[in-house]
Amino acid sequence: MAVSDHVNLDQFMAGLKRRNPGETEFHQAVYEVASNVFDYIEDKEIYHAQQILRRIAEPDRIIIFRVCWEDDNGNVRVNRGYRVQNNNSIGPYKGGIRFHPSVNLSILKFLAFEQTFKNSLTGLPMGGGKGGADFNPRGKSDNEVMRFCQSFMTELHRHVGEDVDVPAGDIGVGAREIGYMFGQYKRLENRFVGVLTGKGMEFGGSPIRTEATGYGTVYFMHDMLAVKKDAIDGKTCLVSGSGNVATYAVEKINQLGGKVVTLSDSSGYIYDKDGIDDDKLAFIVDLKTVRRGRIEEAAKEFNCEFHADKRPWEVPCDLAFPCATQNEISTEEAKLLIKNGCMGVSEGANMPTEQDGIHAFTNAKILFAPSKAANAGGVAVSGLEMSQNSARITWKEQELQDLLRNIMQGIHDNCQEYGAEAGSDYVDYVKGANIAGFTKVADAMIAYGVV
Ligand code: NDP
Ligand code: 2IT
Repeated sequence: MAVSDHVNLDQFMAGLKRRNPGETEFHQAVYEVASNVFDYIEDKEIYHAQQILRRIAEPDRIIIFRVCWEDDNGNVRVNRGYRVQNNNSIGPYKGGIRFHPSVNLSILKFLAFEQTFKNSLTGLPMGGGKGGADFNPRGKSDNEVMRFCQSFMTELHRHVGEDVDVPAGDIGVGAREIGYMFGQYKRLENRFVGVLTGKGMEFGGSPIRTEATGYGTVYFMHDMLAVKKDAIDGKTCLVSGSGNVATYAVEKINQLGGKVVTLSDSSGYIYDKDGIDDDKLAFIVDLKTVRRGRIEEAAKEFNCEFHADKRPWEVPCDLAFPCATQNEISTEEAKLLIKNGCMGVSEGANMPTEQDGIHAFTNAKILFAPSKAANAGGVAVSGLEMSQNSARITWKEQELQDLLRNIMQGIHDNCQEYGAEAGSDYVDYVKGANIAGFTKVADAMIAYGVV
């Protein structure tokens, strides 16, 4: 078949939308990859003939199940659980579990699709998956969360395993939830294996898994700036969110001499012009992970501004680190960031920038690290946790620090290789990440034939 006979990008997207009606986040994630990959494979017949992108955008399987549990008042509650096993061409399915009321199939399919490319970029043998439930942990007691996690795993355990599918944390799923789920898996299967990552250090967890995503996102910014012979030192930074990724991003920015002036949660953001130093950060970590309170309390404690129901992007800055959730930077906010002098964005959250917002960043040619590259440090250390579990050993913290640093540098360099613009020093990291992530998965799929 002549190359010109292949479907074009618009036809491809029309088909995807027809087969997946209403799943706007999934459409958005696929479009971002497809728009780069279509150009790249234009003259590579094998990828067309084998329908590679079409196959990656069709999950291997999706499991949907009822999760019943009893609240503290004895009421029966019903939630919906999911696991999207997107693609296992280069390793067992791997990706987090999200507990948030907004969870639906569109969000989990976008996350599992993204994860496939992200995991490929790490260079480790991991396929892509994602799961979760529309359960809202906010306001629930520890016992309620435990009963929910146990019920969730009572179904999920049939579908996962250390060589099959290895979930981890994401929004609403941290050390507490992983502990409850691991305990239930072990009880049901009577096997102590690395079926989840992000485990506690007492039961097979890896040093620096907790820190890895936030640290990695900042390393990626460091590496982009280094190409421009610049550094984070002295830069004013905006960080959104106040969970796992956000707080460890702040810790690393502080270590590298940057000044973080914002953090947020779903109720608004705090603006502290003096900077959120390590003491203030410790207060916020305790507030969010132990007391499970709202970010406004930190503004009272620090005597700084709180902006209810707003996002931090209106504050002038040098660098921005969106670390909360998808589509948290609108196109207008992206343009405002550029107008206010922002020179770099590194995405700690998954797909935090709206499609046209990404175009605004790339058109303005500011440094822009897309999530599948910038936040891959978390899953990379998860991959290293899997290796340690298989060997039944725990490596030293410094070894893992060095491995994370090297993996992030490797991802940066790989994106640079595929994303460098001919005739200029500009690097399109979006294109670089999409193509570098695609080729490894695609070539493995070709080796397997039509399966
Ligand atoms: P956490 O649950 O620890 O923290 C999430 C933070 O984001 C909270 O501050 C939360 O506020 C805020 N948030 C969540 N949903 C919304 C929303 N709809 N609107 C506004 N704010 C919101 O999650 P993580 O830090 O683990 O995850 C943050 C992002 O990073 C996600 O996009 C996740 O997919 C991504 N990620 C996480 C990795 C990890 O290793 N944990 C790895 C790679 C990416 P509130 O408390 O009010 O809900
Ligand atoms: O989005 C992500 O990369 C994660 N939530 C982490 C996945 C993992 O398996 O560590």
